[in-house]
Amino acid sequence: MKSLSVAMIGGGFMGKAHSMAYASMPMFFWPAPAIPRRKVIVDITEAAAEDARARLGFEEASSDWREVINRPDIDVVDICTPNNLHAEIAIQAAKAGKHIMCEKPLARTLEEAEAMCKAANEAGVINMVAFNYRRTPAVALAKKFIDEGRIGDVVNFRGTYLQDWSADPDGPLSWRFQKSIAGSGAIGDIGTHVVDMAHYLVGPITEVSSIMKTYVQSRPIQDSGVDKLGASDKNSDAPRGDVDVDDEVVSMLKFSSGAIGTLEATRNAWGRNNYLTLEIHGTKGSIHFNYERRDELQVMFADDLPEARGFRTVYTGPAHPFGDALWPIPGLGIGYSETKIVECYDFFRAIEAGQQPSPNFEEALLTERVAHALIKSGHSGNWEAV
Ligand code: NAI
Ligand code: SOE
Repeated sequence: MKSLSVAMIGGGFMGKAHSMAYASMPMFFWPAPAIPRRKVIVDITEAAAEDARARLGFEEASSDWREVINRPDIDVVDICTPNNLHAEIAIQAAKAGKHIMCEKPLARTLEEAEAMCKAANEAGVINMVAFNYRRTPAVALAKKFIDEGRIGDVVNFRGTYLQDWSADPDGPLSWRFQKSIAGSGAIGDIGTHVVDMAHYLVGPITEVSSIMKTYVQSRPIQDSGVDKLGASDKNSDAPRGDVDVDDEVVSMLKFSSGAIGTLEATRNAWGRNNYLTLEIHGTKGSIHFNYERRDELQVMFADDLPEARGFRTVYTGPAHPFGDALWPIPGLGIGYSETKIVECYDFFRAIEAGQQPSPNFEEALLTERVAHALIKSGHSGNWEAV
């Protein structure tokens, strides 16, 4: 069977998740579209790269991504670095003719995102952005119900992404709080996941009206090393650095279909861990999803008998999208890592078919346009067009 050699840039949290997906994908999806070969891992120093190589099962380690992506024996470049490097690496990878998997958000700014699309389109390489939550079987099932018209025309979308890892003001100054690295705060980091789901399930967002807040203005500077999220590693005596991104956004939305909706994203909601929820109301029913109960899709069909009307819980299993590859019976449970396995399968399938997967750079650019409008509206206080 054909194999495709991967150069992964960045061996942190996402480097781990993607490596696990490359190793496992053919075990779940067989015959695999192609076998991922973990060829080279790149990190910031030789020592960090070698450590990642040993942990993540790559053949070689390097600290020079520019040299690696130009190697003729590399087919795929996988960008798992902080956001400030996405554009530069993706553009160089496209010029080198490599297929590209890029972590979300696509870029720090609209200009970067546009340049990435242009480079990928000109090179004709397959490109994908790692919005993996839409590959949760229950979310893909929601999409199937909506596309089949089971809840009628969508009239309202409510999306929330609430976490609490940044609620403690003494939690360290992660790169996620620095505009020069992250681009934005909760909006780019987690709000874009909600926008991606909204686009996937309901269609394009055309206008937003948002309120944006930064609650914690400075944080202790962390020493170095892999990003330390959250309050667990706090060091309140360390010198503090400025936070120059948003902590929270709350927004109203208008969709091109005529549907309306809301979006909330915050990393400062004590008690909420990875509370990514969707509620979608249609003219013939409703759907509710909560990632913290990701094996379940709540559905309500208005044409149920009046005495049986109400939300029912569908437990995902082999009958549902991706399910037959994942489990023999329902209720065994999907994990975060398995959404990455499904993502890897769809990416490799796209490469072998020579067709762009979803979401690709062009689609993620639309998500970036919404993020940009959310920030603009947060500053102006006006409705802003996307
Ligand atoms: P991380 O901080 O854990 O890892 C980033 C890695 O990149 C580190 O090992 C760092 O040393 C390395 N790196 C930095 N500069 C480099 C350079 N010049 N050359 C080579 N390596 C370099 O960050 P994490 O959490 O893995 O995030 C990476 C990306 O993945 C971000 O864009 C983030 O938004 C995204 N992400 C996506 C998630 C999802 O659910 N799809 C979940 C978490 C992160
Ligand atoms: C931190 O907010 C984070 O790791 C995000 O960067 C991811 O995109 C999200 O899926 C989980 O939380």
